[in-house]
Amino acid sequence: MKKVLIIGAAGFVGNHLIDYILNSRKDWQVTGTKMPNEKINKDIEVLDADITDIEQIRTVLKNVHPDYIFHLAALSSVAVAWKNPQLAIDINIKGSVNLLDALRELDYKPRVLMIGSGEEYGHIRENEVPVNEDNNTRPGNIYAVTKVTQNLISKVYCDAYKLDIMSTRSFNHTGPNQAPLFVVADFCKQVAEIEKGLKEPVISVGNLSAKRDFTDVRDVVRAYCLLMEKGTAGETYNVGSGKAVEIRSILDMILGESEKQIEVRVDPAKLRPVDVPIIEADISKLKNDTGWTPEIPLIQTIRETLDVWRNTQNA
Ligand code: A2R
Repeated sequence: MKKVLIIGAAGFVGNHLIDYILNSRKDWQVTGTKMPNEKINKDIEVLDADITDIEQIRTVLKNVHPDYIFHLAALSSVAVAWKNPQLAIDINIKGSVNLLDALRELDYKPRVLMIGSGEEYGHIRENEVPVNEDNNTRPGNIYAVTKVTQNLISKVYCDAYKLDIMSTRSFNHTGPNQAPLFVVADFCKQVAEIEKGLKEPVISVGNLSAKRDFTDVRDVVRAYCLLMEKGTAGETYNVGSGKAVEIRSILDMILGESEKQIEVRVDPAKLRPVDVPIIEADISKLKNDTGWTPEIPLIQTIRETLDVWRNTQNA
């Protein structure tokens, strides 16, 4: 039996990770942490922990004594990090260092997967696409800086204290139940609202020309579990689909799923201060080390996400 701790389990990815583990890993016993104001309605042990408080992390590690730790707790939105850089630094950097310090004090070495972001690469040059893990990082926003820092500090702790830590650089992931802070969920929610007559038939959008690498969240959590089983300590792994798609074509796919005539309108508030034109992952390292490949096509992800919004009250 492996004891598994998911830190930040109440979020979008955490919920899918719990479902995937419960369905696929009968010998993993899961504990999830959440913030006191959150809820987790799953058949697992749940503890409250704020990662900005190292004492709370120490207590959780002592009580759970995990073999595997997935560190998902984060301020996860690029847009929110622009608005609140201090909070992004507190949660994503200081919170991660709290975890690392608490790990260093243990008398054994659990396996840890630190979740980073494809945003870390930032301003990718044309000849660097698809981007691999050895590429320079040139972060273009606050969120990306926090995740680059998390990656660098994790590597230093891994080497200096011989900890068993891996990091991901996870590219855009989406799917059912994602918060509408993120583009696919935002568009699907708006279309569902228009279909229900709750909103005029106008969809408000940001920068449609950006190209991003989207993976279904259920493929992403499968990759995380395989990394836990097969990944190499000290390494960073891209987790993505390997194919960048223009946001405009995602919008077209979503609009194509609806019977309604919908006008597209650019909302200047949705244009970010600095946007990166293309982000696409080279996923050969993840494939080679774990055998993982993405399985769920984007159109299926979009249909299922749209259906969840259609069945949600007030949307
Ligand atoms: O912000 P909340 O209350 O929804 O809670 C989020 C939680 N969180 C924290 N947990 C412990 N201590 C904190 N100080 C703290 N601040 C926030 O982390 C939420 O439950 C979880 C993150 O979930 P989401 O925002 O839904 O992110 P998602 O999409 O699940 O992404 C998970 C990871 C992150 O490292 C992202 O940067 C990466 O995947 O893409």
